[in-house]
Parts: sequence; structure tokens; C-alpha cells
Amino acid sequence: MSFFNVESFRSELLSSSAPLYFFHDDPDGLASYLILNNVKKGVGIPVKSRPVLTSVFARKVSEIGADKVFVLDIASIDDDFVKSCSASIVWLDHHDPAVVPYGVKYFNPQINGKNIPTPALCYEAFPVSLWNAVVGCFAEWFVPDFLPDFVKDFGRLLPSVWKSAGDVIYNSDVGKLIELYSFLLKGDARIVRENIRILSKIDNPIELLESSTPAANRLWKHYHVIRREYDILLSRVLKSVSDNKILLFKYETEKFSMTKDLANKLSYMFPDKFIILARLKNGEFRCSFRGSSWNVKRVLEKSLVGVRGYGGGHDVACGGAIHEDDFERFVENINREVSGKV
Ligand SMILES: [Mn+2]
Repeated sequence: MSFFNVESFRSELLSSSAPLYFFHDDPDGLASYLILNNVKKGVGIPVKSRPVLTSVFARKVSEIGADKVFVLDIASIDDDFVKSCSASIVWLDHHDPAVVPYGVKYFNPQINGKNIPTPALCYEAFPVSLWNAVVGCFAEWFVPDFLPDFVKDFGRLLPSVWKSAGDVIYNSDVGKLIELYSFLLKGDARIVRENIRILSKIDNPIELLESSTPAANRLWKHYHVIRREYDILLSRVLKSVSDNKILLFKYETEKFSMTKDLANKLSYMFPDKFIILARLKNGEFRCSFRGSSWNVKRVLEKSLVGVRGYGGGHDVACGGAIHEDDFERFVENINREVSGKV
């Protein structure tokens, strides 16, 4: 049984001659793009921030001359984007069902009560680039039902024994690829675009993992630059860990965001803690929240009352941004919610 209209989505892509893809700026968003790009070649543009697609992006559509826009793994689309977009819009997502602007074709299994990550939806519509589907699903901590097909050829890219998606993410070659994808999306926009272009031409995980071609080599070079920053930050966070239920780490950098990557890693290392990674930028703390012992989304909703900020996401993982001056009060609210009921 399918939880979204696969047939209709499939014909949307097949009838496009020049698609443009906007995808969420993370490994599963990137994997979704890579799968569909195997079916119909088109430029892929990662979308940052909330994530929300605004009119700023509409210009790209006419610049590139796209006949259809595919929006992948992005939680909301601005009305202004739709109004100024010259092409028709097809939207595939798995976040909470959104308000869909008029004229947009919307596909989301959550409408039928099922949360299936976007790369799995792409793979259901077009069973190509299996390894990207697997990488993208694990990036969302989701074990796909098509995993046995992958194991046949690439079983050695998974740990010999594993219990959770976290074990795969942090102890296997599949996990290494997830981290590579994440880091390829960080840095100067021009370089990121180039990374995506190079990656879209690689059609084998072994080529990437063994770094056996100049293309793969180039990607790992970028990875190591980001990895250095990540390691420095991670060791700072680990030094700050106490026996408090809440693991709060604030940092400031002009370079790029590591909050999501760090928050995921910390939630795996400290499953009993409520994790807040907060990066100060332009007067607000951009945050990632994790905590497998709580409904993170509900804790966040309640803690945002009376606070300038926004946030949302999934039950175990959320993102958000809080006004700098309200942050202390916000953390007090979190504290109240987290220690209240477990
Ligand atoms: Mn995503």
C-alpha cells in the first residue's frame, strides 16, 4: 500500500523536460534530489533556513528556464514564491501537512498519517539509485523496507551487527556517506553548488568511499576542511557535558551551521538528555533540539509560549530560532517542561 499518489507524482516528473529541484539543505534532501536527477537531469538547489521557499528563489526558475519546479523535503512554501514562479510547482514532503498555496501539486504521506522520509518516496516512485535512497533514509533515522535489496550488493557498507539507525549512522560506511553529504552542503554557496554537481555524476557508493576518482577525491577534500571545524566544536561540547538533564551548548560562528550534525551525534551519545544546540547569528539563537525520552515537538511548542521565536519538526528532532534576549527565559521554560513529566 502506498501512502501518497505515486502514479501522479511519477507522471509529473516524466512529463517535465527541464525540471529544477529545490531540496532541503541536508543529506536526505540531497539524496532525494540525486534519485530524481537520475530520472530527469536538472539543476539542484539546496534551500536553507526554516526551511521555507521564498520569492528569492523564483528568479532562479526563470534564469534556468525550468518548465517545472520540484520542491523536495521542504516544510513550507511562501505564497510569494508561488506568485512569482514562472513554472508549475510539484511539492513532495513528509513534514506535518502544510497549507498548500493555490496551484501547487502537493504530495505528502503524512496526509494519510504516515511519516516516510522523502528519499523513500522518491525511490518508491522511481526505483533507481538505491544507495542514495538508503543513505537518505538512514540520515532521517529511518530503516527502509527496501534495505534487503541493498544488503545483497552492499551489505558490507552496514555494520555486521546493529540495533538502531544510530548504530548505522555512527558506525558504518553508510554513515560515513551521510556525514559526507551533510558536509558537502556546508560552506560557500558557489563551492556547494560545485559539490552537488560533482556528486550528481557519481553513480556508485564504492567510488565515493574508496575515493578512487578525481571527482570523489575532490569531495573528500572539502569534507576534511569541514570535518576539522566539526571536531573542534564537538570536543568543546563534550567538555561542557554535566549531569544536568539538559545538555545546552551555545556557540557563535560566522562560517556555517553544525548544530544539526552535532545534535544528532549527541543524542546518540547521550540518549537520556534533552539536547539544545544553539548557534548565535543575527541576534537570534538558531537551535537544534533532540531527546528520545520526550516528545520534543510538544516540549518545544509549550516552551515557545511568550517567547519571540519559532520552531517545529518531528517528535524526536526539532529545529528553531529564538530571539537572543528571550533565550534565557526560553531555556527556563524548557527546563520546566523537561523536568515536569518524563
Ligand atoms: Mn530533511
